[in-house]
Amino acid sequence: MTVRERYEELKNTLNEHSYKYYVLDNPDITDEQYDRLMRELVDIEKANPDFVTADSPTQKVGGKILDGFESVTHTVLMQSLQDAFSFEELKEFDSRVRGTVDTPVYCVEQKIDGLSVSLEYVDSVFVRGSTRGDGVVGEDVTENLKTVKSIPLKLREDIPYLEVRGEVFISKPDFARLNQKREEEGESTFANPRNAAAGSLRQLNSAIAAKRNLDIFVFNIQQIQGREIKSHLEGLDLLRRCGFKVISNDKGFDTIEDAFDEIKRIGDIRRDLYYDIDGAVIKVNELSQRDKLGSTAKTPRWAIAYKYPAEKQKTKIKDITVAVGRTGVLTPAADLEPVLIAGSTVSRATLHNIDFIRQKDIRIGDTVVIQKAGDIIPEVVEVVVSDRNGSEREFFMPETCPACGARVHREEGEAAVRCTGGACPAQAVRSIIHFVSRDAMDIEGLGPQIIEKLVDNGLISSSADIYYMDKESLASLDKMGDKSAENILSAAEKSKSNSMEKLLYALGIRHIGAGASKLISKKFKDIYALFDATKEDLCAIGDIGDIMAESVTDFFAEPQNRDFIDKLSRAGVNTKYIEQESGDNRFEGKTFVLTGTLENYGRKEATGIIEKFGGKVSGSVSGKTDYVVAGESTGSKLDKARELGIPVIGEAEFMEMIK
Ligand code: 0OX
Repeated sequence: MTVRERYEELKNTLNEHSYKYYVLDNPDITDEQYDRLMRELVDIEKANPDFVTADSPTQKVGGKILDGFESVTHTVLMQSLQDAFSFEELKEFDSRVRGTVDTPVYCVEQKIDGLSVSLEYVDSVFVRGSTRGDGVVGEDVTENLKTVKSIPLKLREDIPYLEVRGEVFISKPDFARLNQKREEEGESTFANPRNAAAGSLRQLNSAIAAKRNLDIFVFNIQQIQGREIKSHLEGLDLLRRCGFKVISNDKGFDTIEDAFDEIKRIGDIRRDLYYDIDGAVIKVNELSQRDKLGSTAKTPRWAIAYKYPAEKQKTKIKDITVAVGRTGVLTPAADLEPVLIAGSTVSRATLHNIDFIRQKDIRIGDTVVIQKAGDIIPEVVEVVVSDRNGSEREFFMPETCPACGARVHREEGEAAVRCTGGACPAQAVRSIIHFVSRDAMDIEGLGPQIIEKLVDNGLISSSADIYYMDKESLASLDKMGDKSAENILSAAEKSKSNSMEKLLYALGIRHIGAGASKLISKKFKDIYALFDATKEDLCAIGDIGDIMAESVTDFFAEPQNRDFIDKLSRAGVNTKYIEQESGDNRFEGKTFVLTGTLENYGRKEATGIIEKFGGKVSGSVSGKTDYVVAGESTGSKLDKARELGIPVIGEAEFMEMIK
């Protein structure tokens, strides 16, 4: 078999498995087997880039970075649905339909609570995907949609042209995981899976969208060439054969009563579904009858959405407590009198942050209405003010961290309150992982799993403890031999002589990255000089703004953090700046902006090279920009550069400059 034949075989096998896994939910190989085949495919593609086609499974991982989204004008309107909230309204709909057509047959399908998108295929290949927008003009989100595992990049049937409409969503478990991670990292959480899906589809970096595990159900053929479709059910059947994940719908109902029974049945099972639905849709099945019925300005007369009421319950807030996450963010939560809602007992609800509490005027002792966001995460919807009796108490965020006692800090414009303790046990694992990382103290061999075990076993509780570990206790950890323990200790020993900038960065001070650490270290020469530095001293460096400066002064004002530095210093860790022999500073004083995809360098890599030569990389084009380096598929940054008359250089020219 030639490499090419093997490549085609692998591609087909992997696409087939992907279809079985993501569309049919019926995998027949293990994840390991899949990964092995995938690695083989990736290797062939690396060696033979010209083999790669649009339907290769490697196209699903994303990675293209855009400057913005292009507009897409929908040739077939993406209509919305008229809503109904009662059986009465459905009966009125039925009468209107029967006024125009005889013996309609109704289909009933779940109304997925996601984001409507259009997918276009030319000669069976996925060529463009766009959001609904206002129904007429949406945004081109092809790159992000390519990463959705259940969207076929190539149809399983030969069709010259097809436009299909579907709803992109995030499953309930993936939504819960995503929000938990965001809360832990002090990022704002999504209110519901729908918003999470929308946020993911609007990512300019499709690799981020790929990580969000977006999924889709398709439910309508917008346009088709080469096939004759007479009814909705027939259309759904064709979509199924094409390889789509199709909304569950395979029966017709002759009366509105039968259709309503089906709506009730869906309502009964909706909580057990792994995705959110916000209703059920009734549609006339026959396309010729749909034509007769036509549309109003925005909605078709042949369909209607029945909306289920959100399940809400009243309960009382017994107390408000605060937990410290792995990133040091303090998150308040309500302890509730237990209440049954949407199938489970709820006794806690997140209150997100102090702004949320103030906006809703939530007090300890209040009676509140709660519901489950996206049917899973309990949240307070509103306070029942009329139930107050005067005994309710206002809540205040603590001034010190409940986990370590260090002062807490809230930055202007941010909702999150954070612990400033550099040795806070709640943040231990995360801050130690950062401390040992390559750009920080660079202690090789001390990986996240080992750190987690060391902290769990009480062998270390802060980064400084690394320098006080003995070989015996380290070697006693599960699966750690004498040799690995020795290697880690010698890496730790070596790190003691790092120059100040690595230590400063390793402290994990908010807003202080590796670049800023270098600037500060060059100027202050010793970590101890920062103990008395003022905001003004720091800002005088240039390139260190108010927020960064305040973050540094806050950090060193905290007695616990000073003790932490002392402990490191006592262990023999160098705190001074070590002058490097002067290198090549050809880009000194020059600011670059990178845009588009470079063929030979990742963004991080190109940034590293520019910084190595003493230059700076900025995210946006301004009067201070010296060069814009433009790769493939660029957008607005390029226009701005041209407008400002800033030199734009291509990848080849950039490569010349860094030779
Ligand atoms: C859904 C959904 C949305 C077809 C023409 C107007 C609305 N969210 O699941 N829309 C439609 O129908 C379109 N069906 C659905 N199932």
